[in-house]
Amino acid sequence: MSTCVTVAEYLKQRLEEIGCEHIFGVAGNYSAAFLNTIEQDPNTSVSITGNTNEINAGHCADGYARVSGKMAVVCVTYGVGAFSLLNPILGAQNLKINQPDGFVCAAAWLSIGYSVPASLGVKFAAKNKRPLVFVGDGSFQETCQAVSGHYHYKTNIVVFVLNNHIYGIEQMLVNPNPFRPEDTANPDIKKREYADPLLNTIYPYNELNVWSYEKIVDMVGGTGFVVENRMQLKEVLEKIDTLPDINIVVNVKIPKTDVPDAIRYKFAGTGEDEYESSTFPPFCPPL
Ligand SMILES: Cc1ncc(C[n+]2csc(CCOP(=O)(O)OP(=O)(O)O)c2C)c(N)n1
Ligand SMILES: [Mg+2]
Repeated sequence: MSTCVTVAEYLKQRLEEIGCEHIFGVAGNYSAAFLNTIEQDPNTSVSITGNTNEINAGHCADGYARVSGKMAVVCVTYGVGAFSLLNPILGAQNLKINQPDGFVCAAAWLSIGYSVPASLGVKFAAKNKRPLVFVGDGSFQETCQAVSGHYHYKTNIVVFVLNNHIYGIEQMLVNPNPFRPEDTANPDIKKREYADPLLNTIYPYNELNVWSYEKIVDMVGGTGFVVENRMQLKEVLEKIDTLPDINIVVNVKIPKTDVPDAIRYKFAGTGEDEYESSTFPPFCPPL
């Protein structure tokens, strides 16, 4: 006598067999039968862990897999859901992060906004640890709704948003001139005065909408802080230590043209747009 199982039932059983704990994702009518099969089984070891969009689901699963070493599962709906998931799927390659303390980043693909949703997956994988996220403001604007998952799943993730109001590294790569100091005796790194004023300033398309990042918690849950100098940062870090069980977002305000020491060496070089050009956008050498 043959026993007939549905595809949904088969998938559920298979996921249980391989030790799947979480199915990340966003619901849709094409995936409803499968999700219902799991919800209706009180004995299953698999739990449905919702995310705020498919990109966040993919990054969250990536963070979970990298830290737990287990298979991460994402379930999205046909078409709209699947296409949104492509970016994290392509990025979820190769890097194995070993415990105990660990540093997690998007290794192969460098999709900005990875860290905020990925930290939720990391938390599921390492429940006794506190993920700390350091994310640029432009990157945060991509996936910040993932903070709602930090609160919803009662995590203690801390997100530091490095708020310089710009896509800094994008500007740096094509034209570092706005970052060069004016008051230096070293002509190699001194700010240059170009006839085209655009080459002397941050490009308008690298300027970000101004957000009060700490206030996202008023909408999605959690606690927010703002820091504008080192003293305030120290105070907030001490405060965070006294709040080990809640999710936190810190708006770290930094000057627009203050770049990390690690990339200051580029001041002496020539940005792609600093080659001779009579028009804007300026010339970009072939890569
Ligand atoms: C999804 C995605 N879109 C666009 C890019 C191109 N990109 C690389 S870095 C960057 C700017 C990052 O800005 P921000 O997070 O504010 O960091 P900053 O360099 O200012 O510290 C952009 C847009 C990317 N890597 N990934
Ligand atoms: Mg920035």
